[in-house]
Amino acid sequence: MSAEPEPSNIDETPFLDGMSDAKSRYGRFNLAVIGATGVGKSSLVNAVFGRDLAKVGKGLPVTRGVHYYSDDSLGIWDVEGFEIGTPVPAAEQLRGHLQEIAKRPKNEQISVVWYCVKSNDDRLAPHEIAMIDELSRAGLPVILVLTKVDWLRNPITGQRGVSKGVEEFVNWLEKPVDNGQPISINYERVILTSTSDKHGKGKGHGLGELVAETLSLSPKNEQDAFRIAQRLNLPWKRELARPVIAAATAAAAGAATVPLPVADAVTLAPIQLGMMARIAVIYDIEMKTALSTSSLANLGAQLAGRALASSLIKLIPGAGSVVNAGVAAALTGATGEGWLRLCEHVHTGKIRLDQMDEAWNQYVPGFLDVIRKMAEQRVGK
Ligand SMILES: Nc1nc2c(ncn2[C@@H]2O[C@H](COP(=O)(O)OP(=O)(O)O)[C@@H](O)[C@H]2O)c(=O)[nH]1
Ligand SMILES: [Mg+2]
Repeated sequence: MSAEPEPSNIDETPFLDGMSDAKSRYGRFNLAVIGATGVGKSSLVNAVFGRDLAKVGKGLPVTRGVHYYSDDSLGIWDVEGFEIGTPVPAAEQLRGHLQEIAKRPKNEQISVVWYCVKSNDDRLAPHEIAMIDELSRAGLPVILVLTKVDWLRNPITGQRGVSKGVEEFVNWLEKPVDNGQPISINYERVILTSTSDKHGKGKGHGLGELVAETLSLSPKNEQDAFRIAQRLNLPWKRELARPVIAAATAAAAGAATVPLPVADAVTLAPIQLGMMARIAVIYDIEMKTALSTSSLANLGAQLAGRALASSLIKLIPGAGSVVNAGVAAALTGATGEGWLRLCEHVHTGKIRLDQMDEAWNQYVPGFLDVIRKMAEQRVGK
């Protein structure tokens, strides 16, 4: 008789490989955030991406007024500090910045621009219109983000609205005129946002719309990176994770076409660890927990090891002394879903890092989960 599969028997390498593979496959989404100091650029980035890259990335400006902050899935070009009333017009300064950026590596190139303006301005100044033109000429889609919108609640209807001033600004943006003459401004969308109320409280407004528009303006091959980088839309992450579980489930079934002795169930571990690593990347778990890749791999191996333990498998009706394709698929599917739930709860802050050691146990699939999976497979056939 071989020994019970033990977490310590499980090689963590497939987890590590799966993570680096997923990171390079999903790539990086690069956003340029442009606007005067104080309009709320950093607050927006923090609200949408849940990280203060500025704190992490610090570093020297790439060129005057331009900083680049990045991690695996996200790059932010923070562009500010245009000097007005200097001999070089703002649009020309911006063109210079864009030229500097164009010299950088491919995975740092801008996909979408948030051009940020305070919502209590009443129109765009000519130099701002010229800057937006410059961006558009460079082929960049521009979202005009009106920041720090005050949302007022109508005391009678209870409906939320914006102030008259903001409304007039939006109307002007839709049909801009200058000296009575219609003019055109080359942006794709206007979005009204706030990251807090005027007391610095609340969750903000318009951010869901901002991420939806940003996604729709992103090139196809950067959309997954954007879905991973943002933290406001959880269903997007689930949509990315589900096919990963389905693929691993199919691979596990394939690996057990010739039924495996129960004690050899641990040979399914590499498939499961690869799956868990990809899901961890989708939920940005490394960043969320500040756990090292190797600690995460260890956690994954423990969870997979528990699910593959002979004592669990022997309880599964029909398993007998072997793991057949159906059992292998069900075990893998249930493990994937347990891990997905764990990742979601970490991502949303339901589980804190200091609770993870005790909490992960609750996500190991039990034999009921596996039975349920097997029933689903039968129904699905
Ligand atoms: N009332 C209100 N204040 C905001 C909002 N967003 C940012 N702020 C405040 O505006 C100031 C400048 O924000 P920051 O994000 O640093 O602007 P940046 O210089 O463009 O990066 C900070 O004190 C923020 O707390 C908002 O939506 N509403
Ligand atoms: Mg800032």
